[in-house]
Amino acid sequence: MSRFVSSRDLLPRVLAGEVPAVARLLSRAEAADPECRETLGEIYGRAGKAHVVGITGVPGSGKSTMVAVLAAHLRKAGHKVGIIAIDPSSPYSGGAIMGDRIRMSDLASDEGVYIRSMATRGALGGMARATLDAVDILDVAGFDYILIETVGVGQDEVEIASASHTTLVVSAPGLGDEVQAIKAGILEIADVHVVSKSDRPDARSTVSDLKQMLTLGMATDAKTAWRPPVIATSSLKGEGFDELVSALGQHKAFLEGSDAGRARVRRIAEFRMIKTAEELLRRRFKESSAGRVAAVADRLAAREISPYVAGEQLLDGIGA
Ligand SMILES: Nc1nc2c(ncn2[C@@H]2O[C@H](COP(=O)(O)OP(=O)(O)O)[C@@H](O)[C@H]2O)c(=O)[nH]1
Ligand SMILES: [Mg+2]
Repeated sequence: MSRFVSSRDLLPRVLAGEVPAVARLLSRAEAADPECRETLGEIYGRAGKAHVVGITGVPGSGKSTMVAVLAAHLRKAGHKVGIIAIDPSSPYSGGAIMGDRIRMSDLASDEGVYIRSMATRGALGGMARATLDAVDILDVAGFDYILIETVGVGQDEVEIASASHTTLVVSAPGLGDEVQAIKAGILEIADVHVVSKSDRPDARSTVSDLKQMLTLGMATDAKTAWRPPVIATSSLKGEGFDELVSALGQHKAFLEGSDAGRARVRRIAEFRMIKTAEELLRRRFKESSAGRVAAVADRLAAREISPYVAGEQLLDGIGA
């Protein structure tokens, strides 16, 4: 590797969209390197232009494949696209998806696309702080759309809606007869519903089941100005993507300059703040308690104190 370049010195290159600089800063952010903290702060102040799209849905629903095809369509529409996969098993780096039918290498060799896989989750479960930093870095590097693909299980699925402007919820035929999003509790977070694998004959009933569920839900929530559309796509055949791109554009336009948009931006900021505070708290707790763990554990093991009291004792002196 080349000589060490400080994050401050990397910044102008990141702002110029230089991919190697972007990659280096992303790694430092992911490692929570204190050296880059100030630069990340500066980046945060400059970010806020990109449209962040969260993509969730159970494993196997076709998210990764869809993201690859969607990225290609967004590129054709002239956008630069950043992809963050919070899934170590995402096939983006593998070269091909769906038996070579979708060539990731086409995207990988395109300067207007940047793909990054990141560690699954933060120490507390759920969306990692580093993922949110990565969004800022890609934002200031000039990527217009940032697509975040979640793992498909756990806390990330709900949290993604607090980190993105537009949330896509992917449902697929053939993964059980219920709409999976309902079971996963993520039906409500969708700004856009996608039924993937529309080339399959059973996709039509997934679409109609989903629409029916949404109509039922609508009765209780009739005043919302945005009605999440249901879009059927086939990554295999490349169908439905013009509609999907246009739905993303419509939702973006809906948010721009509206109260709903301001509320969304504020929600993202609040989520960001709480995530950061949680991480700081955890770190302080670890530091302040490290020297006392053994002694308190001894007393707990001897049943001199209760677990609750032991916990309180460990918390004593944290970051006061
Ligand atoms: N028939 C069909 N299969 C698809 C389509 N998109 C994805 N798949 C298949 O669905 C499976 C899961 O895809 P993947 O993108 O990895 O899903 P993820 O786990 O949600 O990211 C793979 O076997 C894909 O080949 C599609 O448009 N049509
Ligand atoms: Mg995937």
